[in-house]
Amino acid sequence: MSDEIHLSIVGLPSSGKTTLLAALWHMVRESGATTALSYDRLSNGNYEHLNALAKRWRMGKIQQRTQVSGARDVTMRLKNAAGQKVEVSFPDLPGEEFARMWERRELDRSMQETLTAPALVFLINGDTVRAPAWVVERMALANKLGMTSTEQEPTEWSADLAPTQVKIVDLLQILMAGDLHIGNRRLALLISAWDKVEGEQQTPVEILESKLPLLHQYLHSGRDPWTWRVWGLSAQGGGV
Ligand SMILES: Nc1nc2c(ncn2[C@@H]2O[C@H](COP(=O)(O)OP(=O)(O)OP(=O)(O)O)[C@@H](O)[C@H]2O)c(=O)[nH]1
Ligand SMILES: [Mg+2]
Repeated sequence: MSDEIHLSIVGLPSSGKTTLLAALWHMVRESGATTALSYDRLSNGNYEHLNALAKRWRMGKIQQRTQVSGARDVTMRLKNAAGQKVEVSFPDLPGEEFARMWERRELDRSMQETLTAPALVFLINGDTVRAPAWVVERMALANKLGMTSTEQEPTEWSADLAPTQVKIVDLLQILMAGDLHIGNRRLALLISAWDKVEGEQQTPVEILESKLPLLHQYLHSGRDPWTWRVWGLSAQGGGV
């Protein structure tokens, strides 16, 4: 048991979970390519579902949004050259399940096992994250354009409008509290759609610092015992 690594792959809506699952399945099952981890077995899941995802992926098609009813837990066991086993859980859940944790403070009990894995891979779609803007800059721009704030109806605040990094920091804190708190854990932040971000000539950690400063500060402060690293991931793309 102790030589087995268990990791779960999680992320907000449209963060790239299904695309990564499709690419991983293709790499370990169908490409004949040499990968650092090789396929051992499918502990939980359905070959037909995975093959369909990989087929879409090979055709360069965008994965369909994962539906609540279509949620299928996929767990595959991979192993490294030394024979060490890596159990990878992909609760191929719609990201709404994670968003719901933030918006309504609700936790589906079926997610408990996934969320207590000692190692987590957290996906963040780099293509959709925007650097925080200063309110004063927004105001100056609005004034220049002749848009005075009184002309606009104020938007009522709701939890789903919160910035991505606010949601993520809160989710990470939830994972370090109550029943989900299992002590020190490893966290791999993957900035997905890296092919769209790399043109900005920043390293993944620089992107974290500049576009997700709250998340960067939270992790750096060591408030919670995460051993973390950040990578850029391109699981699809290269198109124009
Ligand atoms: N360019 C590019 N786009 C990507 C990459 N990975 C994911 N995407 C895009 O990001 C969007 C969301 O990807 P999904 O894999 O469906 O994300 P998800 O996390 O499964 O989303 P839900 O199931 O809706 O929660 C899609 O439009 C993908 O094409 C990547 O490596 N490069
Ligand atoms: Mg999905």
